[in-house]
Amino acid sequence: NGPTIAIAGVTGAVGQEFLRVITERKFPYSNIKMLASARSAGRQYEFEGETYTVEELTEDSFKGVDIALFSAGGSISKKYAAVASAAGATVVDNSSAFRMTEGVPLVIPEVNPEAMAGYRAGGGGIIANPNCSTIIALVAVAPLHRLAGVKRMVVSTYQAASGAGQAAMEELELQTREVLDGKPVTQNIFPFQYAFNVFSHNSPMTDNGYNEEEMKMVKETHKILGTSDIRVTATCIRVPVMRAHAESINLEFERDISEEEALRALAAAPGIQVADDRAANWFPTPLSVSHLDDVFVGRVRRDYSRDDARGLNLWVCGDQVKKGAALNAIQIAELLL
Ligand code: A2P
Ligand code: 11C
Repeated sequence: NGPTIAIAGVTGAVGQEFLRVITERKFPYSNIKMLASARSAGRQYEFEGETYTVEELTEDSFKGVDIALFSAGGSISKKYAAVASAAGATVVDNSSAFRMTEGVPLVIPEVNPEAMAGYRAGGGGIIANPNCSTIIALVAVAPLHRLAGVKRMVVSTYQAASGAGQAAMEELELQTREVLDGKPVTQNIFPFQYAFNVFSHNSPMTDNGYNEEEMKMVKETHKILGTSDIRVTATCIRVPVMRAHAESINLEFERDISEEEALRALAAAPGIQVADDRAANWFPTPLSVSHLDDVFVGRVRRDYSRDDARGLNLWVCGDQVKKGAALNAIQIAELLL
């Protein structure tokens, strides 16, 4: 017994991860409606002993649905999230469509669960899941912010293929094979060769020279931490990694903070594992954190470009498909129950 769930975009990378996370966390449900485009209608999935048939997402898809998990892109969310909410479903939206909309909670359960107080399964409304790079950064930064007050954050990302969807993961695999076979590479998704390369994030450029992914990190950080006083600047880069993002983060604090204090706060915070073995030169990697729930933090060290003790550097890795998307959304859904 539990809510009726709809998954919009069930055939995608995040849609499929929703199913795995539901099983892993024993999320209760009484029924799951699997929704995707007309191209996928009729496709069948075996899930926890039942056979489900994918239906085309339409305006009529949400009758009787208590929780609607959306991961079919921003334009689909814009078209159907309000319809789902009006039908009584509480929407957890993975896209960027509503993140900055006033009144829409933007939630990382470990950081700001209070933002969604009053929302419940079957009560309607939309809750936004932040951008994966923002989630992975803030799970690590929030406990340090609580400790010493972050004044400024400089973040550089190393982002995996999965953030651009299933087709991007396939492009990385195919191009890698093609390069090794000495063949010309097939380019469908990205404007640059992806295999054996690194390039600026593919999101559209904005007027100020930052791309949309970088500006999302700025604006979402302000909304989630509840202050626009924190100065944030980001450089977002795509690297040929399958499904976990890495981020180098430099933080400036209001107050002094030692490495030991920071490590203690990180170790005590939910959703984080500290992996910081200097003696062995062993730190988190995208591969070592893939398929895991927690955000991993290492290389916690004083910023020696400063004369005071108010700067720290961190290296953070987290599974983009899980904590960056499906897991964070299911944790939000858990709070709805
Ligand atoms: P489909 O497989 O039928 O195209 P990803 O982010 O991994 O690329 O996945 C995108 C998801 O969004 C897929 O499940 C995809 O379904 C779904 N999707 C794309 N366009 C639509 C649409 N017009 N209506 C419903 N779902 C859509
Ligand atoms: C990436 N975070 O890794 C991006 C894509 O705002 O949800 C997801 C864009 C978003 O490419």
